[in-house]
Amino acid sequence: PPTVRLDEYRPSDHLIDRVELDVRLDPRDTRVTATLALRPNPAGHAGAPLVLDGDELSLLALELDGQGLAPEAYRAGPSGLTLHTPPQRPFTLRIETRLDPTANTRLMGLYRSNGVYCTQCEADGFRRITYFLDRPDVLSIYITRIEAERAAAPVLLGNGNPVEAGEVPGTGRHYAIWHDPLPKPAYLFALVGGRLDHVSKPFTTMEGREVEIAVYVEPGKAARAAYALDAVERSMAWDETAFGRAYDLDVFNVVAVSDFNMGAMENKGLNIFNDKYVLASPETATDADYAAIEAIIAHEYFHNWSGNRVTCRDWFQLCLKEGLTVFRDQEFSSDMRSRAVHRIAEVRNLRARQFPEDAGPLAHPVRPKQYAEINNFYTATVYEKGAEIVRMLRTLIGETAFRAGMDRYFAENDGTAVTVEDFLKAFEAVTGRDLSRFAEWYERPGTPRVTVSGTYEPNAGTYRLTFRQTRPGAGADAPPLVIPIRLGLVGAGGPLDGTTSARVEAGVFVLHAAEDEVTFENVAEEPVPSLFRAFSAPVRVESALDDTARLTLLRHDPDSFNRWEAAQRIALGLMARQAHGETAGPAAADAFVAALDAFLDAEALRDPAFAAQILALPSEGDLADEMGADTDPDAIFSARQTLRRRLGTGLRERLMHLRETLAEPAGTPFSPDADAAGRRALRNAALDLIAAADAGAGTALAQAQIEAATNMTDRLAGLATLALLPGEVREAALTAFAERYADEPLVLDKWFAIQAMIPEEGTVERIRRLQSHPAFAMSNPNRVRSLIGSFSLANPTQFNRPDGAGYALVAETVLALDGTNPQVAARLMTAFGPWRRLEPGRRSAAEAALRRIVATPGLSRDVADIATRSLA
Ligand code: BAL
Ligand code: ZN
Repeated sequence: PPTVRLDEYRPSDHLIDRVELDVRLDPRDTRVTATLALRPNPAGHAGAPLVLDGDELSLLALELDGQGLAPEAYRAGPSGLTLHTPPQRPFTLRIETRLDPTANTRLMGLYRSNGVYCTQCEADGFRRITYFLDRPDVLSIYITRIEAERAAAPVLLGNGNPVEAGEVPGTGRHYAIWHDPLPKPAYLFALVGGRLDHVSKPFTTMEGREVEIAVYVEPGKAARAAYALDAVERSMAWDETAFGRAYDLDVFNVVAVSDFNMGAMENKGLNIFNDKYVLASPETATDADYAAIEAIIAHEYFHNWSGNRVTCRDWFQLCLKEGLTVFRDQEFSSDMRSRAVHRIAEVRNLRARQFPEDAGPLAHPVRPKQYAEINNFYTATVYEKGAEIVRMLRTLIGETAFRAGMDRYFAENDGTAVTVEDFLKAFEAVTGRDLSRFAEWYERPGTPRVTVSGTYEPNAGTYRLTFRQTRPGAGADAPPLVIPIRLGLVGAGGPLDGTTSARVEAGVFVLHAAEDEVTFENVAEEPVPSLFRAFSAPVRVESALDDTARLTLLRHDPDSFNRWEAAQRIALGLMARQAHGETAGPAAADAFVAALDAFLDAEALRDPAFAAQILALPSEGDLADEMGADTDPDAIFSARQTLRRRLGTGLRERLMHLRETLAEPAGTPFSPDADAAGRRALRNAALDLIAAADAGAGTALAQAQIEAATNMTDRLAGLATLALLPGEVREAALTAFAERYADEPLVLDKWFAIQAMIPEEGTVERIRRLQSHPAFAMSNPNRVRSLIGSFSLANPTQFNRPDGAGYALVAETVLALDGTNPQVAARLMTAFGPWRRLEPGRRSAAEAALRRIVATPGLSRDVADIATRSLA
C-alpha cells in the first residue's frame, strides 16, 4: 500500500468554508446531498485540480455553481472525485451520493447499529458519506439536515446546536436541522437517528452558558445512563477548574451504540460511544466498568478543547490530541479517585500495552514519520506514551508554568489545525526555555533504559548517584533524552530528611546527558534511593537494589507509587528466578511474605485500594517483558502460580480476616465510589490468593460470594476465581451466569472473556464452541474482543500453545473478519507483537501463522500493514 510521510506534508490546494448536508436516512438507500462552499487555498498550488476523497461511494449527481458538468470535466469513482480544472475563485459544488448503511459492516462512515443510524468518521470515514477533502487541516462550518421515517428514528441528532425540526407532510417522515457554529474537520462530523431513550440535566458554564447535557441509550436502558450523565457533568466542571476550559454549545449529547470499533468518539457536541462505556448498573457493571466509563466520558468531553477547538494539522500529530487528552483524563480520574492508586493503574497499563509495543516489530515514535494505514496508529504509544510526555513536561517546568503554557496553547491556536511544535512553542513562550531537546521524546521509538548506581561515603556524609541512559537500537551518537527523575532518599527508619543536593530542585533531578551524577550532602546513614517517584519518566530502571533495600522502600517510602514498585520488583525477581529454574531460596519468599503481612496489618484497612494493588502480583506479561528473550509462557505461568500459592499460604489467616472485616453489612446500598470499590478490590484480591493456595477453600468462598453477591464486581470476581479451578462447580457456575444474563450482551462479554482466559488446554476448543453461541456475533466488535481479544492478549499459555493451535485460532478469526471489519481484524493481530521474544518452538509457530495471513490474497490494507510490519 502507498505510504504517507510526514515530511511530504503540504497544505490542501483547496479549502471548504461551509458544508450543507441533507441526509435522507433509509436503511438501504440513504441519499446524501452535500453543498460545499469551496475556494482555492492561498497556501496551496494555484490551478491545481480539485481531488476529493471517497471510499466505496456512488455518485448520483454533481453540479458546480448550479450547473451540471460535462463528463470530461471530472472523474468520479468509488474512491474519489476529481475536477480537472476547478474555478480559480470561490465556487459551490453540489454532490449527491447514495449509501447503504445496512451493508456497512466496517462501522466506518454511516451505518446502523441495532437499527440506530450512526456515524464514525475518524480517521477517514467521512469520505464514505460524501466526496470531501477528508483531512484534518480543512476546517468548515457545518449545517446538517437529517431526515428519516419518524417511527424508525424519532430522535435525530447532529453536531452543534439544534435550529429547526418538523414534519415532511404526508410521508411519515420528519427532519431536524443542526448548525455547528465552530469550524471543524470532517473527522468530527456525526449524526444519529433512531429510537432512543435519554436522561438529561442542565449545566451552567463558568461563562454563564446554559447547556443541556443528555445521554441517549437503547429504549429501556435510561436508568443505566445515570452514571455517565453524572460523569459528563463532573467533567465539565473539572475542565473549568483545572484548565479554565468552558463548554461552547447549547447542548452536549452522548449516544451509546452497541456496534462500535473504538471505545468512543469525540464528535463536536455529539459524542458517540460504545455502549460498554456508558451503560452501568450495580447488577451489570463492575467497579472497573464504572471507572472506565468515568474516564472515557471525561476523555471524549475534554477533546472538545484538546482536539476539537484546537485540532491536528495531519494524522502524524495524533498524539497532540490523544496523548494530551489521555493526560487530561488521567488527571481527572486522579482527582476523582485516589491519585496514588490511579498512577499505579496507569503504569500497569503502560507496561502491559506500551512497553511490549515499543519493544516489538510494531514500535513507532509517539509522532510516527510514516504510515500505510492511519487507523493502525491509534496505539498505546500514541495515547499512553504520548500522555507520559505531557506529564514529563509538567514535571520539568512545574505546575504553574504548565497551566500558563496550556492557556497559551489554547488561546493561540483556537480554531486551527496545528502540530506538536505549536504545542511546545506555547510552553517555550511562557518559560523562556528551549524545549527542542525535550521534543526528541516524540521522535524516537523504544523504551529508554536508565542504569543507576549509588555510593555512600559515611565519613563525608555524602551519597552519590550515577545515572546512565541508553536507548534500544539507538546509535552511540543518538542525542540523549531529557529525563526528569523525581527522587529522594530513604533510611532504615524512614525518609531521610535534611539531605541536600545542588542538582535536585523540588525533588526532581533532570538527566540531560548520556551520563551524569548527583551528590547528596548531610546523609547520616547509608540510604536507599527512591528513584522515578510517581513514575516520573516512561523508562526501564536498572539498579543494584537488593530485596532488603526494596523492603525498606515498601515500608518507608513516602511515595506510594514506589512502595508498590518495590513490592512488584521483589515479586518479579522471585518469579524470574523461578522461571529460569533457579531455586529462589525460601528465605527470600519468606521475607516478602512477612513484609506483606506486616504491611497488611498496619495499612490494609486504612487504604484497601492501595493494599489490593500491593497484593496483585505482576502479570505474566510483565514477567515476559522482564525476561526479554526466549520466553516460555508455561514456565512463566508456573512461576507466577508458585508465588501466588506461597502468598496464599503465608497470608491465609490475615486474608481470611480481611475478607470478613471488609464485608459490607447486609443492606448497604451500592456505591461505585473509590472507597467502596477499594474495599471490594481488597476482598477479591484476598479471595484470589486464598484460592491459589487452597482450591477447596477457594471454591467454597467463591461459590458463597457468587450466591450472596449484590453487585457485578463481587459476582464476577467469584466467577473469575472459579474459572481457575477446573471441575463441575465451575461449569455449573458458568452455566448459571449465562442463564441469568441471557439478555445482557455486555454482561455476556464478561462471560466470554472469563472463559477465553482459562489457562487450560481445553480453552481453544471451548472458544470454538463459544463462537457458535447464540450471543456471539462476529459483526459486533465487543463480542470479538471479549472472546478472541481476551484470549490472545490475556491468556499467554494458551494463545502461545506450543502446537500453534492458539495462533491458528486467532489467525482464522483475523481472516474471517477481514472482509467485513478490517479495523477490528487488524487490531486483533497486534497480539502477535511479541512473537520474536518467544522460545524458538513457539516463535516459529507464531511466524508460520503470520506468514499464512500475509500470504492470503485480498487482504485489507489494515491487516496487510500489521502483518507485514510484524514480520519485518
Ligand atoms: N479519537 C478517537 C477516540 C478517542 O481517542 O477519543
Ligand atoms: Zn481520544
